[in-house]
Amino acid sequence: MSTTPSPSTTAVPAPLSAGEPDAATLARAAEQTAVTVLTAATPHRLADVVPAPQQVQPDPTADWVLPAGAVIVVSADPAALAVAEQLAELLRPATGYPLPVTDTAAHPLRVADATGPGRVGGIALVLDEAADLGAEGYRLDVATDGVRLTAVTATGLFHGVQTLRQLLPAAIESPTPVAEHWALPGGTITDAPRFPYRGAMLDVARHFFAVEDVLRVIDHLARYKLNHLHLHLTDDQGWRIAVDSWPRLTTVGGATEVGGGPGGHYTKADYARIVSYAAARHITVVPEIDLPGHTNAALVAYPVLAPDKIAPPPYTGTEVGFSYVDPADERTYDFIADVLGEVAALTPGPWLHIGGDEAFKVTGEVYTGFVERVQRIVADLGKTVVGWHQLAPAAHLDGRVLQWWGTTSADPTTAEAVRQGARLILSPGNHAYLDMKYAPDTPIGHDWAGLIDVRKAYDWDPGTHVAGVPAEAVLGVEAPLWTESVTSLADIEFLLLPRLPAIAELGWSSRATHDWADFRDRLAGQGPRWATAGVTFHRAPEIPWPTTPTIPTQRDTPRTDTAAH
Ligand code: TNX
Repeated sequence: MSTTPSPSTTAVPAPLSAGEPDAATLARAAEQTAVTVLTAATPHRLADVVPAPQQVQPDPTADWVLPAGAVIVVSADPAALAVAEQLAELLRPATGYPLPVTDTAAHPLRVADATGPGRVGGIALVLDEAADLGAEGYRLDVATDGVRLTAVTATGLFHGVQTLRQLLPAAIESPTPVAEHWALPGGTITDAPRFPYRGAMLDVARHFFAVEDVLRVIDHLARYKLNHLHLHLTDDQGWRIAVDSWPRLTTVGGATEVGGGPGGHYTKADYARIVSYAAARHITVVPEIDLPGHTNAALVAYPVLAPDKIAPPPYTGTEVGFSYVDPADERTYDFIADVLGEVAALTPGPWLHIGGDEAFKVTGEVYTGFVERVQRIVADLGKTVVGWHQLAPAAHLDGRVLQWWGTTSADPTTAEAVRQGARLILSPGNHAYLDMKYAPDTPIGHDWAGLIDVRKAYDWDPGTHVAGVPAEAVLGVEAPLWTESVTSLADIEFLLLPRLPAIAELGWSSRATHDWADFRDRLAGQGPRWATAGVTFHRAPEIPWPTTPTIPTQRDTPRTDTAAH
């Protein structure tokens, strides 16, 4: 395999009077050649990407090494420019290279100058409205003289950047400069997602997590091309989002959590920070206000919402299904309209999730009547209603989305709702619930839906999983993380990784690429990246993690009193 050092460069090449390279240019070229000869690193295979790309055409004669003087040239578009800056920020810490970003309007350098024989040598990010790549797709061309990423949208470029990042050596995740041979495998990847909705859910109600923790979860989603973060903001144990018209929801309802800890809540500014951090990573936040059950924290704050108008005691246990807001009191609907109105105003995305699960004490027509009213409130706010699949028996409302968390593969009520036009997000409890334990001896998590090792998380097909729900009715997939037993960022990461990439691959990759042995090998390559980035993950025994010292075992378990393997 040949690795060709690129022509050495400066960010803005100076015209050379005598037609000869200057001394500094020669020195850099020599240094680059020395690195090439000394390390002779083999680049990754072009197909070593998670989630699996749609089409991969390797060209082993076209490997490329990122030169110290590389430039990033980008189409003159603010959103594309932001992606180029993000790429530079990803590459600068480990490489120590300056990697200046220049757009084609701000600088005479043309996009074509980043690639092509004798050009500057660098990475070009090109928006091309005519490209046949869809709203989120991209094409990545790695040639001996540079890299070109093409997409119709900045979102496509962003996904392409995640691929580019995975094709560089794992050391690219280092927060400090590393002497590495930044080789990329030559060839072309053409890629686009199977499903438009690919998400994860974080339950911030059972245990509260600081904004910084949520931002880090968003980073993990972005790596694997997930584009939705569902926040379970309210439950019996805590209310986590500020609502100005009902302030006690947070001051009283937010002050508890499972196990008796202090709880907490997001101010509107906190929530806005999460939303904009996610948006910058092309991720849409889906807020959930769980109704009519899972509402003990709201009832503690406002007993008027309770069926008996008496405040229940705060709840810090882990049972479900006992609480509900009074469906027979008009003030309940005023409350819901106020809350959903404020949350909708804070949320640029189209979705409002209204829960609807495990309302064991609101049944039959009372339940469906309640849901139908709340669905209309959401529609009147201009949002699309999402709810757990228990919403199915309520009347159809245009555009509504049900989230399947069942553990069977058939449910006539859900199939009928789909027949009437509902779309489905698939979160089967026995495959996608990331709060399930990996194995009997792994720490933290539940097992009510079974144990979920990496293969179990990977081996199902969202397009055929629920009887009577054709692939066309499937909006996508989501991996929920409930947090009754999860108390820290390390716990979150331990349960997320390495299973989140499995769910991400089911959402992104075409079925034709589905192959456990191949996935297992590609996933193994992520381990050194997480280790280098200081991310906790479970060293699942079924994955052939590389036996390099870059995976410190202390990162394996989130707690010191338990061992994962
Ligand atoms: C079921 S899934 C729940 C949650 C629990 C979870 C624990 C769903 C819609 N409801 O309230 O946290 O199980 O795994």
